[in-house]
Amino acid sequence: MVDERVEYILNDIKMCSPGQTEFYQAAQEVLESIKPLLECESKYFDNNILERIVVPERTVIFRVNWLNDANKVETKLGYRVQFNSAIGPYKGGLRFHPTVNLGTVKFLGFEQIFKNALTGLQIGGAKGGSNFDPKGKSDGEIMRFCQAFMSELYKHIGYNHDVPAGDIGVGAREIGYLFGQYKKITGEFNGALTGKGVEWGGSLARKEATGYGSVYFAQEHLESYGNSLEGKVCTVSGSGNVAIYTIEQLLHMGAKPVACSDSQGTIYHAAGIDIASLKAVKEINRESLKSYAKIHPDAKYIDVAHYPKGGHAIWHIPCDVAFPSATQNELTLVDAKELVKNGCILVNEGANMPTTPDAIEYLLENGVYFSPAKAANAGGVATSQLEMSQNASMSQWNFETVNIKLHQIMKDIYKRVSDTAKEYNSEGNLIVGANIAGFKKVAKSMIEQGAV
Ligand code: NDP
Ligand code: 2IT
Repeated sequence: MVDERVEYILNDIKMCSPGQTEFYQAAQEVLESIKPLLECESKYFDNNILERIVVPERTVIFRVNWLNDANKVETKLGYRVQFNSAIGPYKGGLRFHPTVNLGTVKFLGFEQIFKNALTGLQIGGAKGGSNFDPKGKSDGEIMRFCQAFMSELYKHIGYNHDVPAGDIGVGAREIGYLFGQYKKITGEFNGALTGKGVEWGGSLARKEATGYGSVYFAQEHLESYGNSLEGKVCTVSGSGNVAIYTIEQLLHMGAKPVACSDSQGTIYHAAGIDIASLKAVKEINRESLKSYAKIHPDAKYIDVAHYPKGGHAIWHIPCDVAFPSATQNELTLVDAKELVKNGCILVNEGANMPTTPDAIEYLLENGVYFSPAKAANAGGVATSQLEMSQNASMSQWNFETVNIKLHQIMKDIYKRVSDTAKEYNSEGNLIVGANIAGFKKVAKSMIEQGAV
């Protein structure tokens, strides 16, 4: 009965959302993995919770016209998917990347529902973005695009309704331009966005939070098996916000990050990644990682043209712990086989849905510990909620205060997720633990609030 009902709902998603492959992938993982819960409690089916939870409460798609440096009008699509508000106001980032489509935003929004529930905080799930490509654009073009995007988005957000933040292609600079336009149009200086500059309402440690949180989670995971990150060789894909602060915290913990990547290539620096150079190249100068190899001639640069067929060079570098922290489906079965061959003990997901389903299956079958994204990368959104708390009370906490809270939140998430896995006879399977723990909280709230 459970199998049939889940299959029916998944088929329905396929029929109603054709081509939304990433959304289907995310929904399939959640629905399949919560079966141990569905087997023992009928209230979820009685209340049609599964049918309801896979449909966004609201989807806004809008046109964004903006003026490029040649004074030509360009047109892009803007999205905001307000997926679920059962436990709090909609919360989730904005992604600017040429690959963004409705299926991407829906997969990210769907994941966000359960991730936000796992934080233990009152935040609902949402995501948004645009197929705008920030690469190669001037600062003025970025500003005009952000202003044009916000000129429509402002109608749909608010500090107690829907609070966007950053994601791929949306960092401190973009949040600044988005906030400026929001303030200008609405006349309100409030917490309708997070990831703000620390001088104007942002939280200290928000910039570091996703990466630091991911490492805190990995440490909890290893410690529960009597192991630790100290001295571990680590590879971290990406070199954006999440990757940089993952590497920084790994260094604090005495681990040895030796590789990172961007969309053009991979750096392998056996001596250990130099965080100052990495920040200078990627965060400050917004250059390609090739520039890192120029600063460090002992580092090897592997161009994307030379990646293994069906795989990614970074996962073919021997490591103890792998931190996929760039984008979805960036760690494939080809890569998973190489990680297992080279003795990797833990894959800790910093990005959203970075590991393909067949790669996850292979890793689990081969005894690799696996930290799923919605638990491991929840530190970013959790700290966004801490920013909302500070804004609401018109206060600002110091770095250490926020960092201690973040660390505790990640410990609590690990405990919640591993205890839930155990409770449903899936000890050690944190995918089952994360999905059931997140789902239960949201579903309970939906039932208590009636059919709305
Ligand atoms: P950034 O834009 O700061 O960095 C993204 C990095 O990944 C860049 O190095 C980029 O390369 C690389 N990248 C992006 N898309 C691709 C692609 N299609 N192929 C190869 N490389 C790619 O984003 P974030 O660091 O903020 O986000 C990284 C991941 O973490 C995403 O999955 C995001 O959803 C997730 N996440 C982010 C949070 C946050 O607080 N920012 C919170 C939780 C999850 P290049 O430099 O060449 O552009
Ligand atoms: O995927 C994510 O959790 C984020 N991009 C952060 C969302 C947020 O609201 O801080």
